Amino acid sequence: MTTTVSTSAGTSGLPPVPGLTGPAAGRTLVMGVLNTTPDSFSDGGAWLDAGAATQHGLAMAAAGADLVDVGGESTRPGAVRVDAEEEARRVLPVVRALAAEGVAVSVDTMRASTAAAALDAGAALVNDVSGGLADPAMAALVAERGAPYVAMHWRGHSDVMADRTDYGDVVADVRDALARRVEALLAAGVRPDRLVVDPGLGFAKTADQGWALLAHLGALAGLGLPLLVGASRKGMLGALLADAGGTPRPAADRDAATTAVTALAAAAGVWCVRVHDVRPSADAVRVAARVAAARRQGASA
Ligand code: PMM
Repeated sequence: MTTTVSTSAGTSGLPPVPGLTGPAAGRTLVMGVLNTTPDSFSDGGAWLDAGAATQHGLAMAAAGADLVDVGGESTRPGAVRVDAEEEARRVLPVVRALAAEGVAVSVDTMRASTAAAALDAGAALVNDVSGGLADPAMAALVAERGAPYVAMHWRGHSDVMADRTDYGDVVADVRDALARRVEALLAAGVRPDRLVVDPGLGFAKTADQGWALLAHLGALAGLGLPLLVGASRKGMLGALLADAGGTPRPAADRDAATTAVTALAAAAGVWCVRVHDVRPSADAVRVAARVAAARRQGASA
């Protein structure tokens, strides 16, 4: 179905986060998920209050998150969009408070207006699950601000994405679609050293397609840009770990599997993983980096 590609990109030479003052790379970074939404699939409703959300962001930073990703709009399958005012109302106080505490914050938004306000409030990176497709103003905003930008593979909003899982070869198709996005973003003036790409697990992808993408991260690394992977607690893990009756493992009980994905992604040279439970992934990326260092040192040590 897919071409066989190397996944041994290695953990050396990973770029630091452009514009961030956080720890130098040399290992995969960990992004902690902070959804200030009532309806996200695994932490919806938990961090609606700005104070509680900020405390959780600080706790994730203390647990080893290199970035805290603040989002105010759920992208779970079937989710209805919130308006720009409500999204900004949810995320901006949290972005501001965390940035003021020295936490490196990314803003998870498809809207240029929210991204701009979040950058003004101290966010260091824009994480756009639509890769600039949802808002035509996004590319220009990111270009103008010189902001680091995660462009995820996307085929439409949450109300339609479950119906858009037709691929010839999912790995090649996602790689090519990301390449086209990157081309458009560069044409809009986004600097190549500000770009990160993401296959978008769970977004217009079946579980099998998600596993194929994870199995062939090297093909995506072939784009020559840092990769971000977000598998945390997603349906593909729930399906894999279903009980004997076929009931998916509940989202809250998928963190060990998420950590396994982190270890594999780190071994494949992924730049950053996006996870809910930070501490185990922060440990896993250090294990992967240590193994890679030992490999470089050779067997004589
Ligand atoms: N997944 C979700 C939200 N934002 N951002 C990136 N870059 N990659 C992802 O895979 C991704 C994302 C959905 O998960 P959530 O509801 O747990 O935040």
